[in-house]
Amino acid sequence: AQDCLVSNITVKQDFDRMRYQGTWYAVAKKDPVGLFLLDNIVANYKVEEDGTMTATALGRVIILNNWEMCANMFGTFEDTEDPAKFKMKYWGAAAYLQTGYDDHWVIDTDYDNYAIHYSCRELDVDGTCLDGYSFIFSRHPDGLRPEDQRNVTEKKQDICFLGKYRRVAHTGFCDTA
Ligand code: DAO
Repeated sequence: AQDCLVSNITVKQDFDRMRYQGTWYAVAKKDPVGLFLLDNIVANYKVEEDGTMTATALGRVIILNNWEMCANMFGTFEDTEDPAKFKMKYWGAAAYLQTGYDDHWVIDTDYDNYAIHYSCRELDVDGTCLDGYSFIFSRHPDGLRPEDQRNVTEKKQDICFLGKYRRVAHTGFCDTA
């Protein structure tokens, strides 16, 4: 969407939640206001027996200003009329972790290598996104394949977050959690 209207953002056509299952490594992130997950972010999506999509995620966080820990997060997804657009209810394994109810859109994915996630938390009066976040996911812990980078950059531009991402490091911080 060149006009950056959230209502004009296109998502993955015929999104297949079965193929989306499994492990995704965040390789880049556009942070929301009051960011939470810092790095070492790994998400694991699953489709339950009743068809509901769920996810768990690990990531390094800093709580109470200076306590560093690995957050163990859970999410359940509510379907909408668009198969690639969900509402995500999320919470942490511990009560002091963040909870919330966010949009969770899959902008694009090839299921086997890359995925672009998008969530706008707050719309501006003009219909653009005032506060949102996005994960660039890879199936590969070491990053995106070179052949996927151009498409991912294009999609970052489509969602008007180009230039707002930072790399997400994987240092092994959450590997034993
Ligand atoms: O890190 O600043 C932030 C916002 C992200 C909060 C969402 C965490 C919970 C995720 C559950 C699984 C799906 C990615």
